[in-house]
Amino acid sequence: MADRQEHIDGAVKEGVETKKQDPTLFKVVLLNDDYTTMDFVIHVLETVFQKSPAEAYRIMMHVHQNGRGIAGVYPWEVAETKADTVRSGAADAGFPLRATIEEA
Ligand code: TYC
Repeated sequence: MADRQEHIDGAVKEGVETKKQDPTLFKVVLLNDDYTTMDFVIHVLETVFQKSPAEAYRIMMHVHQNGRGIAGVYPWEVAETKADTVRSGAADAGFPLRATIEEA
């Protein structure tokens, strides 16, 4: 009886976890432009993507020199929220900074 109860509980728990998991990951990609300040991009990387000051500077310079770069890799809903936060924050500050999402 104890075994049977454990089995039922395990089956229910597994079902719930399966629905919540999505293994597909997405890259949030920052694009270079000529007008957004370096300081603003560093600020975005530190506050939206939780990068250290040194890592934020490194990623910002990579985007500046190469045209694009990965800010982070996340499940779909997290990537969408972070990209939207970048876009609205940039628009509010008057910068044309763009963020796109790509399958990782
Ligand atoms: N190219 C910008 C400048 O020289 C800096 C910049 C870096 C802008 C990264 C956007 O995603 C970006 N001020």
